[in-house]
Amino acid sequence: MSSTTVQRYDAIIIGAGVTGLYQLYRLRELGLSVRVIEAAGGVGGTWFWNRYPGCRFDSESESYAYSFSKELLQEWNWTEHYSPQPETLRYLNHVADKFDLRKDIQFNTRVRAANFDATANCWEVEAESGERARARYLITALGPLSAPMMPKIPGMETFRGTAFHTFNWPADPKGWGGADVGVKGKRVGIIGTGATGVQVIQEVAKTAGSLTVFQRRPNWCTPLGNGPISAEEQAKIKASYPEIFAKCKTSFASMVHDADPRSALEVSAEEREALFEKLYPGPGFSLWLGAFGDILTNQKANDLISDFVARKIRQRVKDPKIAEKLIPKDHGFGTRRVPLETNYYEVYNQPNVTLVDIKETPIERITPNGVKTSDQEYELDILIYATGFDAVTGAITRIDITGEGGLKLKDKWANGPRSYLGLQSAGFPNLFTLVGPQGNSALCNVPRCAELNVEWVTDFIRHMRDNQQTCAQPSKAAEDAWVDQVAEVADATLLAKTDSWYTGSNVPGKKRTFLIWAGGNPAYREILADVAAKGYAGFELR
Ligand code: NA7
Repeated sequence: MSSTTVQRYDAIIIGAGVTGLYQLYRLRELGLSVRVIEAAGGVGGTWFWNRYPGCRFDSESESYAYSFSKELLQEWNWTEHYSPQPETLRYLNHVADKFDLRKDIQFNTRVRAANFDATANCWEVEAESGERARARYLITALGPLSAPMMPKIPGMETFRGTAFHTFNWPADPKGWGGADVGVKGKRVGIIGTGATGVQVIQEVAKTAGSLTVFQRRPNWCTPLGNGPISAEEQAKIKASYPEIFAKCKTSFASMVHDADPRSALEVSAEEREALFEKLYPGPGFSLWLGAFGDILTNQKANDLISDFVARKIRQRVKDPKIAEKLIPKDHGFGTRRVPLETNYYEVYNQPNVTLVDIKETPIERITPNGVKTSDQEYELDILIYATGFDAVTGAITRIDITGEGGLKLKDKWANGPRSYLGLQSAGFPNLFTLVGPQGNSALCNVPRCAELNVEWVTDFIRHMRDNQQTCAQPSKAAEDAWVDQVAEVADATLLAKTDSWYTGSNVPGKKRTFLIWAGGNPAYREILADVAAKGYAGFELR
């Protein structure tokens, strides 16, 4: 990009994470000139930014690998069943090097705006630096969890210690992970107990002098069951990649776990308990995705599994009062993304750890010395905000995107995203939102869903080229029908009834609406295939 001359490409991709890298690879293969624009100083997306201690996969490492290159699959050795962030970032850098992707990526460039020029039938993208570039296709590969959200608490700017959001944990200048910010022996506070908070709390508690956890609402967490991959397991993984990916294709969340097709209500109490016991220790989402399918749709079934996990928490936490604070009372197990943990609950048995229920004693302000609740002031050296993201839509609507006739995407989406297939929005021709709102973005093992989206969009662009078409956008009717279908499918689950980042209710002022496709990936894959087979039905092509 340049501020004086406007560079021209066939396609511009925003984001060089898991999805953007693969889209670059595929479009280059198609013979397109492609520019990837990336705000960070390197590839990796979420794995570039999130460098807090304890950050790791909740997908099985081998199921997270790119599947497109047999050579890559065979040469890469995952060292743990749930890869830690530094290893994942090393992997994505290896991919970028192996396929010579960097030459088409512009780093340290944040896109500020994108405007559709109807006369020229192309997008003009403008960076914060003022640099501009044009392309027929604009493809966002921004990731569902890349717009970090800081809370608005009075006095935040007055804190004299070190404070940051987990997404912005400082990088280790000599490695792939996070810097040592000097937690050892210090007074540390963490606000937030989502998947990120849980991962960082269990690590920081090991060395902090004192750790104060400020919890607004607890989550239902289950054991991760991580461990090193032995040489024997490594060989088995490498021999069975085709089966692993085939399994992911047929599973609801593109993971290796499959729900038991029976209802939790149709088996005996003993049988139910035995299955829960077997699945509870993990690995991964065994209990969430491997128990009875109706736990996420039937309140009675959900009550049974919630009761089981509550008993586990009571067994693991010694102080019954603290255990009760850690058990969610406002939502059932699995209706929000389940944080996976390693000795998380035991952390609260340690003498250096304090749990502060901020629903009971709200945070009044951040002071120069720490956090002041309605009850007392907690003095801190380091304050970590694990307060989550403006998920799914936030990273897209933070860019000032203007489509046909001056239509702003953020205005169009003010009452919730509107798309067709999660991939395009009417009025924004040739703009593709990979792993985006109303698509398979988050109830999913992201690389598997990214591959599905990338390959479909690549085929669509190839189809347009072969048919001398230069412009694609959904019809209003197709979009309206998809918006209704997404809502209908979500409403059949308990997830839509629970406040979480899936519904946008974690962001003050954000319209509450279920942000993603909740019908499972096999169904989504079929829908995409059907649309393509019908000559891209629902799209207006010219
Ligand atoms: P989450 O799951 O949105 O968790 C954010 C946490 O921060 C959650 O406990 C929130 O409490 C808490 N929070 C947010 N804002 C505030 C304020 N203002 N005050 C106090 N506490 C607050 O984000 P994560 O980063 O943990 O996980 C996101 C996904 O990343 C995860 O699901 C995995 O897929 C990977 P709340 O529950 O809203 O009361």
